[in-house]
Amino acid sequence: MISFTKSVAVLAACAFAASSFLLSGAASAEEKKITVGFVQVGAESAWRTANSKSVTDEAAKRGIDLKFAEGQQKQENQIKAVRAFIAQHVDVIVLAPVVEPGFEPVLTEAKHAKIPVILSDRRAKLSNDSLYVTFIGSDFVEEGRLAAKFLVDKTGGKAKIAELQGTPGSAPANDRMKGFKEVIADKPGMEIIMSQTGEFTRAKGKEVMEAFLKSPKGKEITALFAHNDDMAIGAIQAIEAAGLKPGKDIIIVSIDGVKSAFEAMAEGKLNCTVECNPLIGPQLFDAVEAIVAGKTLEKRVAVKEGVFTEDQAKAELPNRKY
Ligand code: GZL
Repeated sequence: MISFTKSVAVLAACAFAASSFLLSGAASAEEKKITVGFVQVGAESAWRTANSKSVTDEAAKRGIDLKFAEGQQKQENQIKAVRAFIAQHVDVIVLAPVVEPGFEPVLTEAKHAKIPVILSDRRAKLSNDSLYVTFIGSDFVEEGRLAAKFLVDKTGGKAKIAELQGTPGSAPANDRMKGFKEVIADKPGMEIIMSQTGEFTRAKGKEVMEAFLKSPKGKEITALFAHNDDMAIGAIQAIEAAGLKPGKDIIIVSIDGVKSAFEAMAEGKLNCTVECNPLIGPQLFDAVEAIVAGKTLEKRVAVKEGVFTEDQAKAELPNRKY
C-alpha cells in the first residue's frame, strides 16, 4: 500500500508524464498540421462564394491550416499570393487561375521550391504538366455543348442569339464558347448575332444586356446564352426594364446552377441552367492529404453535374446547396 505522501508524488509524476505526453502529442499534432496556401479567383459571383465556403469549411473540418488569398479577379494579385506561399513554405499550394496564360513562371518557382500545386476550378495554359499535380474542375466545353443542345431543342433550331461571355481569357469563358459553337456549327438557323463579356458579374451582365437591346440589331434577339447565372440574372433585369418578357420573348440558358437561377426558372424568367458544381472542397482536400501522404494522383479529377430546366425548378429548389 503506498503512503499518502508517496501516492501524491506518484500521482504528480503520472500527471507530469501525462501532460508532457499530451503536450508532445499536441506538439507533434501541431507539427503534422497540413498548411495549404489557397489562391482564389475573387468574389465575383454566387458560384465563387459557394466555392470559397466549400473550401474553407472543409479545411476547418479536417483541421488543415488554410491560408486564403482572394485575387479580386486580378492575375497580378494571384501571382503575388503564390510567391508569398512559396516564401512561407506551405505544404501545398492550390490555385484557381483567373485566366489561362501567364502562370508558368510562378508555378516553375513553386516547383523549384518543391511545393506541390493543385489547380482548382480552372485550368492554366502550361508548357508541361509537371508544374501541377492534379486539376480538379468541371468540363466547361461539355457545359457549353449542353447549353447549346438545350437552346436548339427549345427553339427548334432557329434563334438569333446574344452571348454574355465570362472573363476574357479564362478557361470557363474559352471552353463554354467552344462547346456552344461546336453544337450550333451545323445548325444554320442558330446564329450568334452579338457577343461581349459581362465579367461573370450580375452588374456587368445587366449593363451589357441593356446595350445589346439598344443596339441596331437589338430587336432581332430571340435567345440569350450567358456563361454564368449571375450575368443571366442581370440580363433578366435589363430585359424586363425594356418591357420584354425574359424566358418568353427571349429564351435564356446559362451555367452554374446557383439558387437564384432556380428561383428565376420557377418564375418562368430563365429557361435552363447547366450545373457547374462549386462544392469541391472535399475532393480538394482528399487530393491535398493524398499528396502529403506521398500518394500519386490522376492528373484530372472531374466534377459531377447535371442540367436543369424550368419545369424542374420548383421541385429541385429545396435540394440546392448553393
Ligand atoms: C466555373 C467558374 C466560373 C463560374 C462563374 O468553374 O470558374 O467563375 O461559372 C465564376 O460563376 O465566376
